[in-house]
Amino acid sequence: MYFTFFIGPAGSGKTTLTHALADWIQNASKEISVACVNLDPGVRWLPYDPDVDVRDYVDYDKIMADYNLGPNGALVAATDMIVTHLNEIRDEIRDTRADYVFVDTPGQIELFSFRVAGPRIAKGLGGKKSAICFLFDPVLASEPTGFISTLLLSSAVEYRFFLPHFNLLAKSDMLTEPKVDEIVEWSEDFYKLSEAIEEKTEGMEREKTLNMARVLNEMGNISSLIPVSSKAVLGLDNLYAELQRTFAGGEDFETED
Ligand SMILES: Nc1nc2c(ncn2[C@@H]2O[C@H](COP(=O)(O)OP(=O)(O)OP(=O)(O)O)[C@@H](O)[C@H]2O)c(=O)[nH]1
Ligand SMILES: [Mg+2]
Repeated sequence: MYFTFFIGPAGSGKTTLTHALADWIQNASKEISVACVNLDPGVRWLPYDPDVDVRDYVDYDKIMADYNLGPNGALVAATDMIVTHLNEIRDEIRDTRADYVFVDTPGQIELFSFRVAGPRIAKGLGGKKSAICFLFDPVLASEPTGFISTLLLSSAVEYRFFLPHFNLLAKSDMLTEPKVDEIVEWSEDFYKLSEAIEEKTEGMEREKTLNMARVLNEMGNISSLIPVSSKAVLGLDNLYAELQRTFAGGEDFETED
């Protein structure tokens, strides 16, 4: 049983991708089973029926009323409270006996990644048999400065979890093909990235962006971006192949705990 956590800024497409990739895998192979887990206590509507739903354990509206919290404070409390139900949630997930478990994380990235609870939940559920997929917003990533700031955020998440980490260019159908190729090239060729920064920025912004890009490059934080689109069903095969390579050396595998 291998866990993939979908993490990214609010609205970056985590929920849609969790469902789209699960669907794609199940259509591609009858032998592989996938369970979807909703870990967002505040979500009102989901485009899929999760196999395990944190809302069965943590009641966001009740927390808001009981503790007199506003919507954000209640979300923070609700996400932290997931930890107290970790064993039950893990047992429910184990009972699915799925090969892959796709975990849709809460909308606001800081709730899962920048509080104590997130890494504890990831460790408690999947341990080392886990990976992170970090979603880049396509519009923000289209400019070199937005690309670098998203990379910084992704790197901060990587340092919170220390798990195999994939950077995805989400909603790639919103960009032209040449633009997708250009952004992917920035992630693979540091010279091209530096060139784009020099071309699009000036003064202090250029200096700081170039310095930041150099640091990220030296730290090994610029990995090849995987373009995906849940809407147009693009790149899901590549993403699945990467997950397979990480978890099972490129082979499909027998079900195991
Ligand atoms: N064009 C396009 N739109 C998409 C894609 N994936 C998701 N969307 C849209 O983007 C919006 C946000 O998608 P969600 O999947 O809810 O994003 P999320 O990251 O789970 O959002 P929160 O949990 O609220 O932070 C919705 O309107 C989706 O229909 C995609 O591949 N292409
Ligand atoms: Mg969501």
